[in-house]
Amino acid sequence: MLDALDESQCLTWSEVFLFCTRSITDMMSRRTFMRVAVAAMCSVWTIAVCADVVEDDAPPNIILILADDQGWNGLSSSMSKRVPGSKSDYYQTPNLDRLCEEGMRFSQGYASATVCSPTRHIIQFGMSPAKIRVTYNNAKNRQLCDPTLALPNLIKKADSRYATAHFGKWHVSFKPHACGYDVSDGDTSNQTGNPNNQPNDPKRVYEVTARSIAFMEKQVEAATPFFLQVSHYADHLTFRSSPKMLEKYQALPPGTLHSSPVFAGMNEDLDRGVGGILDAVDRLGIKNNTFIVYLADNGFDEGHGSLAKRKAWPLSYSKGFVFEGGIRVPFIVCGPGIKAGSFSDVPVIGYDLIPTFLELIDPGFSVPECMEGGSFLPLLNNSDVSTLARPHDFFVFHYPAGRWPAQTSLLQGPFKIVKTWASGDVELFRLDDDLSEQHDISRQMPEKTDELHQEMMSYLKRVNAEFPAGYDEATDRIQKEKARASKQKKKKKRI
Ligand SMILES: [Ca+2]
Repeated sequence: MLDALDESQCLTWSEVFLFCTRSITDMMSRRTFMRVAVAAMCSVWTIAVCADVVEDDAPPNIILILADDQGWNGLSSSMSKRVPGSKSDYYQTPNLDRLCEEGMRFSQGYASATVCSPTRHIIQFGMSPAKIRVTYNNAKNRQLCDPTLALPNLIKKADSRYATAHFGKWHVSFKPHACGYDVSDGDTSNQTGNPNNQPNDPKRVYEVTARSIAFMEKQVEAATPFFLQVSHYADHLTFRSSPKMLEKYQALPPGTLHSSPVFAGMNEDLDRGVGGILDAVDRLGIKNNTFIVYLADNGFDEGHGSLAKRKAWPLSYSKGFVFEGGIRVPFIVCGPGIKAGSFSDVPVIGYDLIPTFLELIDPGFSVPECMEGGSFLPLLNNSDVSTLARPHDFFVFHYPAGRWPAQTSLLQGPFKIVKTWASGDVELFRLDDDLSEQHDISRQMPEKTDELHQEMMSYLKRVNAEFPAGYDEATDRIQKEKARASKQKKKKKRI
């Protein structure tokens, strides 16, 4: 059926849902299954035919779509008007292109962290990785994460009528229902996204989309406002594409930066999932009352090679690094009142989502004081603002331990410092002149470097952040003996 879907658009996503849940037939008789299927289809048809445009003053629906490991230039639309290389030279994403054409692109949209799990915690809890002490797969050390103040529970506090759902990858250290999700796929992680029994849907994109649409249909039928988070397993390892998409890209000439047919096919499978959601919003008649936010949880995951040959170029590095290639991601918002095809160069970040969503739902609702984001609703309303109201005028990306080098960066205005903890080196870049972070200007501007470094260290101490193992404050670097000892200990463990 999914192959047929590639040939024709006449099938509904509910049919895909029935396809994806075909294992149910193993548990019930074919006759019973067909009766359930027919009832479901009638219900969908009723919604499709009878749904009218919702009242303008009805509470808005919010759909958050989260991609995994999709870099800033992972779409066939540019993320910045001024940077031609901010789109792929090979991947095609027609549905995300549609979202871009209908909404606003944030050229400087940031995941809050360099890797999966911290970003996902931060979306739920609204604080930086340093502040919640979730910077890698180290959630056992977390602090300040109170599930009663997680995003869906706050939405319900702001307006108890809301239904909430999460489908797809979770990778957060609390259960979804504890955070306030009425419906979810449970405590899923990376591995859940690599099924071996779904050759046509190898990253579960279509399955996750079908469940999401079924949830939307149910809420529209019940006239219930909803918050829906759709978290795709694509484009995370293991890279897998549907056969149809793989065939398509194998026939296309490769780009200079992007050339893997499997990755491209997976990326377009993901795009088709987004298209399913967009189509459902249209079909259900809720477009004038529904905001769709799309972003990725961190930059591309990729192997080695010179920077200029990496997938993220003109951004430096990729997932795991605090350079732009690890943290700057596609960030698009579409909804009522947002100027079609618009761009904003004002920096926004994952922990801005909570204040933005709460302001959409109840402008008078007080965001908990511990949270660090600001509402970007003024930008969506096309207000001429250049900064958002946040507790700090900087972002800190903290990565003190894990698979990649321990580094932390602070971004303030056009200036960005990158501290490498092993050496204590602090580099300074000016992003408006040097997007690729190739020219360290710390020697030309030592005072600015010191000022930002002090600000960063002061922030880390203030929020009780974790420091890298072996960090010695007196020398301001990882103490070599301690670092070596720790490394040897780990090596022994592995053996
Ligand atoms: Ca990720």
